[in-house]
Amino acid sequence: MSGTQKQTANYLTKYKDSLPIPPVLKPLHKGEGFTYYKVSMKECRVSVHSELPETTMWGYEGMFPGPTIEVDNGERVYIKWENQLPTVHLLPIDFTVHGAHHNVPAVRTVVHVHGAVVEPESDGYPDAWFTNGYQQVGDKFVKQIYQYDNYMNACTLWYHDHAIGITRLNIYAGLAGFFLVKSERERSLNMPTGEYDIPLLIQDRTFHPDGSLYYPKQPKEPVPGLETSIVPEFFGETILVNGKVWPYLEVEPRKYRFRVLNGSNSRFYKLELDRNQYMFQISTDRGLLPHPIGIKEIILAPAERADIIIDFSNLEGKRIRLINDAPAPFPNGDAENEIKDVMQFRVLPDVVYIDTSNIPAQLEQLPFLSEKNAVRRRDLTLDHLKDSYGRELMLLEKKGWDAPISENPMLCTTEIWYLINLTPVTHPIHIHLIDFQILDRREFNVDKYKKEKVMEYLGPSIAPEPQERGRKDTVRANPNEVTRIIMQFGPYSGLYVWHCHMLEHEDYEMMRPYIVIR
Ligand SMILES: [Cu+2]
Repeated sequence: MSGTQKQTANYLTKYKDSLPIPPVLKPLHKGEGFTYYKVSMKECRVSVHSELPETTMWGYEGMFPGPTIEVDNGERVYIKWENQLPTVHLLPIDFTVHGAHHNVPAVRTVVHVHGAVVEPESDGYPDAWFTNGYQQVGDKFVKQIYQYDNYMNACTLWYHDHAIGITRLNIYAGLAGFFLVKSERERSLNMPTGEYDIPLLIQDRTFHPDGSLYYPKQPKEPVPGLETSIVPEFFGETILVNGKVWPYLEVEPRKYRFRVLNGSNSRFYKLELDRNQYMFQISTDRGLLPHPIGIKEIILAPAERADIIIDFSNLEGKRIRLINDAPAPFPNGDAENEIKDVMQFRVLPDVVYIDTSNIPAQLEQLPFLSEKNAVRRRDLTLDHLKDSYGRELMLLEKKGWDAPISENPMLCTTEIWYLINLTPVTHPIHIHLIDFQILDRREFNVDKYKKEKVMEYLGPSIAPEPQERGRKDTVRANPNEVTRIIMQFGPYSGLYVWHCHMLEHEDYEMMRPYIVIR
C-alpha cells in the first residue's frame, strides 16, 4: 500500500476515545403476538476517532454500527428494511464481478440476519436486492417486510448487507449491526447482564487524512484493462470496535460479558489479554456451550462470534489491552498486514453494586447429531484458480454462482459435508438457515487429490477445539485439511446460500445457492 494510506494509522493516538455501545432499537409495535420494527439505511457522518475529521458512511438508522436489535427466543418479529441511500456508491465498484455489471443499479441492498432460522423469502437472498424506495428490485425479490420467527436459542447474531457483487463494499461502508436473541432459560443462569453485557464488533478500516474511507480500487499488481478490480482480500490499517478506532472502555472491578463478533471483510483475529489473563468463553456462533471454557486466546474468522466473561475483580486501577496476534492472510500471512492493538480496558477503583452474577458450571445440554443418522455425504472442494484477467479466483466445487444448484438436501434430513480445502488459506464457510456441529479436521495430500481425485489422509482425525464444540454456523476450513460438519436441514424448505465469509471471496464467486427440498 502507498505511504499516504499509512498516514492516519501512524498518527492516531491509541485508546483516546471511549468505546461506543450501540443503542437498542425501539420497535414501532410490540404485543398481540408480534413485534414490528422499521430500519432505514442512510448515509451519515460519523466520528471514528477524535483526531480525524468526520467520515461519510452508510448505516442502518444512520448509525455505524447499526442499532442493536434484541429479540426473545420464539418472538415473532417483522422488520421493514428500507433503503434511503444515494444512487452513487461510496466505494469503487468492480463491474466485472458477478451480479455487479452495468445492467443493474450501482447501489443495491438486501439484509441478512446472520445465523437466523428464517423462511427463505426473509433470508436476504443476494439476488433479492432493492434500491432506494424499492424503485428497482432484483429478480429474487419477494417482499418488503421480512418475518423472523426466532426459533433459535439465546445467541449473538448480526445483521448485515448481502447484495450480490457488492456485499464487501456495503458492509465496509458500515451496514452491520447486532441481532441478539435472549431467552428465559439464559436469564435464569444469572450471568452478567444489562450494562455488564456488552457487544464488541471488531472491524478493520483504512482512512484518508481527510477522514474519508479508503477501499482499494486495484490489487497490489493492478489489473491491465480494468479501471477498478476486486482485490483478493482486504486488510485495513486500523482496528475499530463498535465504530471507534482503538477505543478504551472503563470497567468496574467485576465480571462482564462481552459478545465478540468479527465483522471484518477478510481479517482473522487471535485475541488475548495482554496480562495473559484467562477469559471464559460461554458461547459460540449459535448459542451457549455445554460449559464455560477458560481460554487465553480466541481465534475468530470473519463472521464468527464468541461470548466471553472477563472478571476484572482484583484488578482495580489496572489497564488491560485486548490484543491481536493473527497473521493476515490467515494462517500464513505477511507481518506487514498484522495489527496488534484492538482496545483497552481501564479498571475503575470500585464497583457500583456488589457483583452477584455467576459463571455457571453448566450452561446447556447440546443435542448430539450422530453420523449414523446422516443420509448423505457431500464432498465439496474449495478451489484456487485464475480468471481470464489472471486474478485469483476462489470457488466452491469449481462452480460459480450461476451454475445449476447441486446441493439439494431433503427437509429434516441429516447430512455430512466434507469441506476439502485445496487453497493456501483458511476460509470461513457459512451455511444459511441451519446450525451445524464440527465433526473433525484431517490433513490430506492436496497434490494427489488434485491430480488423481484420490483422498489420501496424512494424519489422524482431529477433534474440533473445545470452544468449537457448540452450535456453529461458520467454520474455519484450513488449508490442506478436510473439515467435516454435520447438520440437519430445516425447519424451512426453499432457496438459501452457502459461502465463504471473507467478503472479497464471497463477492467473487465463492458462494453457491442451495435448496432444501420438501
Ligand atoms: Cu474464502
